[in-house]
Amino acid sequence: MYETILYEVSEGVAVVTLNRPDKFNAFTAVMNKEITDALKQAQKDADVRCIVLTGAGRAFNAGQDLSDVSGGGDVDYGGFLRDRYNPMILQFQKTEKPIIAAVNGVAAGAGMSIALACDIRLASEKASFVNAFVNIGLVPDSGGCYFLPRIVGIGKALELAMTGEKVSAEEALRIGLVNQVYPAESFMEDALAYARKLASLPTKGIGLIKRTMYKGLEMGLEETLEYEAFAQEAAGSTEDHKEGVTAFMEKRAPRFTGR
Ligand code: T3D
Repeated sequence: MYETILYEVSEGVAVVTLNRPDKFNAFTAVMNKEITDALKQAQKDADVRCIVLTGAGRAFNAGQDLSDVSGGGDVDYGGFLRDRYNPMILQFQKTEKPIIAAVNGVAAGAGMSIALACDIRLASEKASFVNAFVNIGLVPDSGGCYFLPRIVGIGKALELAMTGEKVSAEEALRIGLVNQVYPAESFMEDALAYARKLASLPTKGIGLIKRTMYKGLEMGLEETLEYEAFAQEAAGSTEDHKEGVTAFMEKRAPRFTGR
């Protein structure tokens, strides 16, 4: 059904695999659209309670396929981003389900940005991150200037963006760029186990946590408190909330259904 990605749903988890391994899974216009579409599909599908984004082969994603752009003044970079990349990044935020980047190898340029746009980053010990834009005289895009300073702090973000230096998985963990690092041999199993765990939790509540937390980044305390009250009303009316309280009172493990 898709040309540049694979999309598979199993045990509550949708796995989106970027699938141009001979090109380090670099982005094409088709891939941008297909990722956006896959996220919309996962959002609509009640059986999907967590999404994993990963790469086929050795790399996670090497950013824009540079053989598609001539690299001169004749490329409409602004239009390029507005038409292709920006709607894709916005779709990560609009998707009210947890999205995990399972970073199996190098994530460079917009490939690093897309990992940053995910809610959680799990890295293979073979993964690395390169804010490659500066190496070709460009500015971090696809949300890189938004997410990177919020995740690692402005000082580190500026350093990574200005030097374009490669960050190892170990260093990424140290600076808070990734949440966990797993051995390369068991990486996808470990990442899927993490995803299945998230998929078994209160999906609607997690969607509201995601929305409220990201909104909180943009709002003052008073507005955030008000939004929390609004979100809590919604969370409080879910079946999973009732089940959580009932299970606690009955001293048993909860059985969340995502409703
Ligand atoms: O229009 C616009 O450009 C605006 C939008 C911009 C968004 C962006 O993402 S800009 C940033 C674009 N990405 C880059 O600049 C990264 C370029 N790649 C690299 O810096 C390195 O390849 C990596 C750090 C990703 C990996 O290095 P390494 O040493 O592990 O591998 P390699 O040998 O450099 O690359 C392996 C193969 O992948 C190689 O192909 P070959 O020679 O084996 O046939 C290489 O050409 C290919 N490849 C890697 N990155 C890209 C790519 N092919 C096309 N586009 C790429 N971005």
